[in-house]
Amino acid sequence: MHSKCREPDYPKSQNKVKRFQVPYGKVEWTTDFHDYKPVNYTSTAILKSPAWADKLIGAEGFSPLWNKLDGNTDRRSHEGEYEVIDGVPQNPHGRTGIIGRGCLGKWGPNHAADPVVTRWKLDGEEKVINEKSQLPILQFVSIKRWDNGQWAIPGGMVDPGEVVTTTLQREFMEEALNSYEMTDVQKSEAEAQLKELFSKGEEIYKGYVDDPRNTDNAWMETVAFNFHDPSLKGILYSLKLQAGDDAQAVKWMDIGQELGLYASHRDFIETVAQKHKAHW
Ligand code: RP5
Ligand code: MG
Ligand code: MG
Repeated sequence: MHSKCREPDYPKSQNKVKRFQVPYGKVEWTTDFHDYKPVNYTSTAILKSPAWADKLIGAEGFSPLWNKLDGNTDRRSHEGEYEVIDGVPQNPHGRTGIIGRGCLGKWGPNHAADPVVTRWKLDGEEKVINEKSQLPILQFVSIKRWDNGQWAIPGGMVDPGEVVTTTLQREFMEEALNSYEMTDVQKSEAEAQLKELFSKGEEIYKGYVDDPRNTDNAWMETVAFNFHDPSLKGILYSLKLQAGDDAQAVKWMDIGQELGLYASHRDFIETVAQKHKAHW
């Protein structure tokens, strides 16, 4: 049941747009909610129709192929076919209290990718064991988002026509290594260093994200991959982290259940911890 996209304040809205409140029991479309009066909100940035965003429904020359690969735009959901009512896609996870696109560019699914890069926490050459669980502590590369100050996986949007494996490494390099500020030579060196690690990723999640930007008609979906270095001395122990793009800070974060992270990221991290039999 999504909850972060039912919180009262819609993110990034200058005039503090408030969602129509959807109680827990009224989220599903199949539950009657006669008094449901969602607020119609699409940010001014999106209404200006930048190249990466869709046009208004009904606009001249805009004939989207819902549930299909539409040219370079993937309008398919990872969760199967979504409903389209009166020409408008419906959030497969139910009501959010906002109609329109909010600050998301695409109607329907907006596709992202999340690289979960992990290593074991060390004390000298030994793994650090948590006293309570008696399990070793895993660390992941976490960034602090500029938009809301929350810690998150350094994920980002899949560019039109881009393959997800490219997005995963590109976003990691932009947000956690600040590749924008690298020379071409430095960038190729970093790519070469990460090549092996990023060639052995494991998919840990694919589907809907409970992102605070979601609306009834536009929502985030992601593919999350874990890139883990089991050695206790590989590249991940010498990598120079530097925040860039969406990120104002970056660090190796210890994994444990006290973590509070952006959107559904805590769930992805829990999956990774279980997979490696690490402390949670
Ligand atoms: C989340 O938003 C995804 O899980 C991904 O981490 C992120 C992508 O959006 P931006 O970081 O580009 O804003 O839903
Ligand atoms: Mg990014
Ligand atoms: Mg990002």
